[in-house]
Amino acid sequence: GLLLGVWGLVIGCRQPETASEEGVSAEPISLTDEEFARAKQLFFNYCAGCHGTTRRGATGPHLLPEAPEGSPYPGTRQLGTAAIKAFITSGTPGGMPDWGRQGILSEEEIDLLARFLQLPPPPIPPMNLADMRSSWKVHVPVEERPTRPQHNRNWRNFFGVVLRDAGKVAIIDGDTKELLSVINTGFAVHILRSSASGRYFYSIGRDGKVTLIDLWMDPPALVAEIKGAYDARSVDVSKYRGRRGNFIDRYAILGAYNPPHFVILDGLTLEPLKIIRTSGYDVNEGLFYDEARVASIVASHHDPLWVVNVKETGEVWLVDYAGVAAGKVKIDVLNAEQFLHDGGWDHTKRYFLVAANNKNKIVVVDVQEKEVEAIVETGIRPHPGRGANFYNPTYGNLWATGHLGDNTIALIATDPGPNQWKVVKKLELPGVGGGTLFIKTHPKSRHLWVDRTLNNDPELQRTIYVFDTETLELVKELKIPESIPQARAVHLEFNQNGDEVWVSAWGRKDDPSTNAILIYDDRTLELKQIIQGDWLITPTGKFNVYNTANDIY
Ligand code: DHE
Repeated sequence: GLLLGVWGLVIGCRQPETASEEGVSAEPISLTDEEFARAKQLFFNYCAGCHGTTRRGATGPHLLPEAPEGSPYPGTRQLGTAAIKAFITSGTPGGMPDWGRQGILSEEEIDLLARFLQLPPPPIPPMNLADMRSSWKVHVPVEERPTRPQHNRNWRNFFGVVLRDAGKVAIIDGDTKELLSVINTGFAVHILRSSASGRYFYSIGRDGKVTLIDLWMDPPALVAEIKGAYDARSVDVSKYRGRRGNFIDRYAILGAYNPPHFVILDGLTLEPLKIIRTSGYDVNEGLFYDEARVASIVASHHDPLWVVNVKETGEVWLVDYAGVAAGKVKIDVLNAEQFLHDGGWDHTKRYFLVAANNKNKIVVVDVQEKEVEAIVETGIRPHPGRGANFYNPTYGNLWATGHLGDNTIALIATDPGPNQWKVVKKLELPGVGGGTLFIKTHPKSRHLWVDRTLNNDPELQRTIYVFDTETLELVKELKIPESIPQARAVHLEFNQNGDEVWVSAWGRKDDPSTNAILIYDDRTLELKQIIQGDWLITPTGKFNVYNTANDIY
């Protein structure tokens, strides 16, 4: 059945799959070519992020027709169409979204996916430098760009807002709250990062497209773009000053899920300079992963280094970009822990803390000494985003993470001493289950803000929690106003001064009235402004220029 299926895919016809081994569903599975193509796209859009393009599993379990040896999860043929449909419709408490109940996938799409998942996964085509170059466009050459800002705005307090399902990014003036421009960035745009100077935003989309946005232009505009992968999640920039500041805005790096590689780009034009494949052997059992995907990337402020986290192998690659111009890339490979995902710097920016979410752990990387410093068990599926750094009178400097799988916020002590890299305290969210995606604070704030986007309870999805960083008490629960129905609260970002917090109300892609940006006063914890508009479709991540360039969280 499996072999027949593979060849069926290669030659373009979908042979009916039948299997008769014990425990394996005997229902025949067949998809027309048109159905198969649609299912493949749906899988890419909604499932591949957690389950992997080749469906070997990562944050979520594998989705292969037959279970790989040693896997606790059954094969999809064993589950059968009805059970798979139930998972996709209603989700699980472990973090699987309820795509059906939310109305994001229709019954017909869910049925199609449930059948597709019982066929073997299609192969990944390669992508070469020539493919990238042919997609590379410089819309405004460097010499035609302004040499000083063309407006009198405080561009360091601009916000870039991801309009996920619109495939666009909105640039909003954080001082005046005016919309300055809406820029086409590509399918399911995911995050933005600021260049070291703050002048440029880089976006990365799930279609592997990087765009470069110049904030000095009036209005801010797209100046270059490139497709450097089929599927990607991360982008960052060179943040090390160097002796004469010669690395500032010099390079960018794109981290891809598929093909599994990273690409070093010219920071001002996005010209692709070097592609490096991340396939390799996992640090636990030494199994080969062709699909060893690049999850988070951060740039060191102290050295010419990027920290590249390879999900499936559990390796942290420290990539030295000082020699790129001379054709040399130096890489130190550290053994960390499998299924690395998201993370951020501690307050000294010497240590990078990254979640190995499926292992319930946070890995602490000493980027100065180039070694793994500690591996800390925190709770069920830590999801820090970038985490949050704050000083507490009892525990000293702390770095915090929320969890997808439980209702706690783990506080890890970062100061040298007996408690360093220990969970010294857990804050608890009221109600059942986890679902926290992001937490945030700011050096000028005494609040820790927490979302709960992926909780199973629609009411808790709409709730934001605020803790006092000194007393560690929960001081406020804020809900999205009822005038904005069907939205979930996601991602928090401070303004440059640290006295405002922007929260996304993430609603339906076909109805702007279910979407908004909520702006809270961090001192009074009152809602001070609601931004809405026909252009504001599915806002998710928000990135303040100053805080993003300086890694303030
Ligand atoms: Fe993200 C960061 C991957 C789904 C919003 N997301 C990241 C990072 C990774 C990642 C690897 C770290 C990037 C870095 O720091 O370099 N995200 C994935 C997935 O694989 C996943 C789970 C599933 C998928 O299919 O893509 C996924 N992410 C989402 C969403 O559904 C979110 C909530 C909404 C959206 O816009 O897609 C979402 N991810 C974000 C945001 C960040 C992020 C806002 C950056 C947080 C920050 O404060 O820096």
